[in-house]
Amino acid sequence: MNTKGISTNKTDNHSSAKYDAIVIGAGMSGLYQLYKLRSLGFRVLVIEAGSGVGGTWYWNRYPGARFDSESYSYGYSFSKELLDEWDWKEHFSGQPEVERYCNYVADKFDLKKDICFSSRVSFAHYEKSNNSWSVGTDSGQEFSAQFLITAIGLLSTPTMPRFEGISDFKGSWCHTGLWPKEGIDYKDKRVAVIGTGASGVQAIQDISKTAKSLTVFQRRPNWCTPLHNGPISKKEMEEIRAGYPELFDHCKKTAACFIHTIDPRGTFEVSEEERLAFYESLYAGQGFGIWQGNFRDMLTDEQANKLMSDFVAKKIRERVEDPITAEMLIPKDHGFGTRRVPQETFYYEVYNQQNVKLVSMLDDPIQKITENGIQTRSNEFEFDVIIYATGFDAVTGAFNRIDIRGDNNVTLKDKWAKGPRTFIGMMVDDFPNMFMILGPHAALGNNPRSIEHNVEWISNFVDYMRENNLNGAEAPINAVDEWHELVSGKAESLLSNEVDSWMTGINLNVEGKQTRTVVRYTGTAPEYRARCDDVTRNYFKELHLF
Ligand code: N01
Repeated sequence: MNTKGISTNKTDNHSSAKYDAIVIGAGMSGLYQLYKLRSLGFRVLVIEAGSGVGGTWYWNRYPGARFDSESYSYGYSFSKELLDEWDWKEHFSGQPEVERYCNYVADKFDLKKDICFSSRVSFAHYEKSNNSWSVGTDSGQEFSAQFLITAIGLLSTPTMPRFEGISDFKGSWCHTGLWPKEGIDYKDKRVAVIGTGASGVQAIQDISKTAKSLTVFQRRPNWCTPLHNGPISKKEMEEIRAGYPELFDHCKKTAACFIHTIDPRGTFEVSEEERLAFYESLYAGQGFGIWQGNFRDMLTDEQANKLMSDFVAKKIRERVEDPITAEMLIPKDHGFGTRRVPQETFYYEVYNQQNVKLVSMLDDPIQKITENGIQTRSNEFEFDVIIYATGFDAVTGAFNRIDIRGDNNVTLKDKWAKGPRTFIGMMVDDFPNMFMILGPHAALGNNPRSIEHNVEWISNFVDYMRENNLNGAEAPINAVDEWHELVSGKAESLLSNEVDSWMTGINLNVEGKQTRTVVRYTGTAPEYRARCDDVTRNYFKELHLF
């Protein structure tokens, strides 16, 4: 084995500055990347801003935070031993269990010794003279490595609204994505939640149970559907375990790697009776089945989508007692499934409780945060706690807050000023030896499945470079242009492409994110993997190797 340019020193001392690879982030991506490269004999350092592992599942510890995908499809599949040992307790596990799982994995594979915790990467600069990356943290540490691998997540940079007076508020307040470890005491308190995306919906369900009063400030409503969670018995877990090989194999074949399969029928190919019975069965089913297992034209045909939207609107009207509140909760500006569908457990019934009030910010916008609460255009509210469930600077935000500079001092932020451009979501021209896990324009969906794919592709390539005595690799501009054109074309046929959300690059709280951009690859995961396999099969010749 040729090890040119790659250290074989195996001591694990974070003060030692030279590594083969630096991975940013110790969430599910970073943990597996560390495991994989280390098992190939590389010397790896992971730098993590939090004090523990888990990434999303470390930071998002707000009440009600949980998987929206079936737990057994959302863990790692790479280790049979791990699959044999770990029992999921719920069909959709909550944050505490998921964080325990991440720690279990890190401890089982002895990963923590190679993670530098409580250190946020502030810069990563490519040094052409030795084809390596120099990486610094906000506490002044500096490291270098031949390879830089970002495992920074696509929803990891929380954004606050630009309201006047946020810090004047004298009660407790926080963002769902930065929930403090010690928790926030909201029991018997007057609570406000701002935002009704997937995080807000989960938090509202839980907080409403014990708050003295809960006032929800909603700008645009979302289409929410029942999660149908439940415990997993020992016997069920044994059955799930026995079926793991088929389950993971199946996930590889579906469009977004979920266990749900798109129904091959078109909405108008069945009778009305059959269609309604199918909708009912989806509404009674678990998780994303209603979104990812619906008729094949539900997300592309306006008329088909309208029928589905009407069905869910009827459900909302049935579940919410006050007709005015029900109308406020029904989206009028986008169809079902064209934004990420929040999954709920008695969410709509929350609005039948005496202690819960819904304020539509479309009718009565927030004007400022005051010392005692929130002032809207026509009301003044007093609160003890304000919770901002206001989302993330998605996809590119985590990159933009690090000063990443490639060849000739080009910054990634400037390069992506008009939207991200990548090659297969994992590489960028002018950024040699840098790889991204779950980067822009990679296949997303059931993320752990996408993570395992990206990590394995990157690890295989890095290993190939070592075997072939290569110092560097870069995506050429023509490969990036080609991928960009393909990704843009794929998005055109989707109704979701015509709707504002983080999935179309919109975040009104962030400068420069006011116009829609294609930030996701929306082809199927099997097509994506086939393209990545082509690159490998052709010995990476489409890349610039040196
Ligand atoms: O964020 P969001 P999220 N004034 O952007 C409102 C994943 N996730 O954290 O729609 C007033 O969806 C905003 O209003 P509007 C999942 O992929 C996964 O909820 O822009 N309101 C919206 O209601 C999800 O899609 C799980 O009009 C403001 C909300 O805040 C993604 O994370 C669980 C505002 C933000 O919704 C993001 O979800 C939770 C302002 N200035 C999340 N700014 C799992 O299941 C924002 N809003 C694993």
